[in-house]
Amino acid sequence: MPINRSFLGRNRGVDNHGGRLPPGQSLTESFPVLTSGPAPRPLSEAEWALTLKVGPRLVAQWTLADFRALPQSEQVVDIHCVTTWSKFDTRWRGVTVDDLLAAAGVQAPTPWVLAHSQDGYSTNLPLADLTQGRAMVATHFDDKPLTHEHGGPARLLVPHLYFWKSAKWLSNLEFTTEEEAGFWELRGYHMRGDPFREERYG
Ligand SMILES: Nc1nc2c(c(=O)[nH]1)N[C@H]1C(S)=C(S)[C@@H](COP(=O)(O)O)O[C@H]1N2
Ligand SMILES: [Mo]
Repeated sequence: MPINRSFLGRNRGVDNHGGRLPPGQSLTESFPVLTSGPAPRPLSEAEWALTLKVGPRLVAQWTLADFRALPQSEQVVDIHCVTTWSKFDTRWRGVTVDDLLAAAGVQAPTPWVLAHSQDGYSTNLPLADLTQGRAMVATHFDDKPLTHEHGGPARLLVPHLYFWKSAKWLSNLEFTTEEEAGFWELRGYHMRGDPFREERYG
């Protein structure tokens, strides 16, 4: 096997797949389930809603039927969990945050976003990490509806950041003028979480 300069990282001696595997990560074929507490009660279709708020102001709300009628996009991406597993070539379908903002008729209302979930989980992101096709609200994995344990019916997917940023059971995207820490960020995890820079802890 040829030795190349990309071996000189933290996972020295580990095949980093030509720089595709971030430092300190190992590949998995399975799809682990990680939730900070118990999974929330599955919502009925009538109960489910996704809201978009600028500060406390509600600017858009979708029922599941409305949400399913939005433009669909597909992404095949690598995902990286801070607990050190990575998974290559995961296939997702959903609505990009760009299309969601367009449907809501808002454009970059604030520079920061706090994603909220039905289980009380939250995570913060710069809006710039969610736009230009970099993130979606995913409803399908491998052409099948997202299972409940993986955050179905809809979760955030921000594959270029550690997977804790991909909030499952997404209920609300809150646009904030200041950067506000989410669940793991309040507990010492990094405010941004770029796996290639090993931004694990703040
Ligand atoms: N709502 C919610 N979203 C969440 C979490 C959570 O506990 N609650 N855990 C995060 C973490 S730490 C990871 S690694 C991924 C795990 O997603 P998975 O269970 O589909 O692998 O979900 C993220 N999103
Ligand atoms: Mo995680």
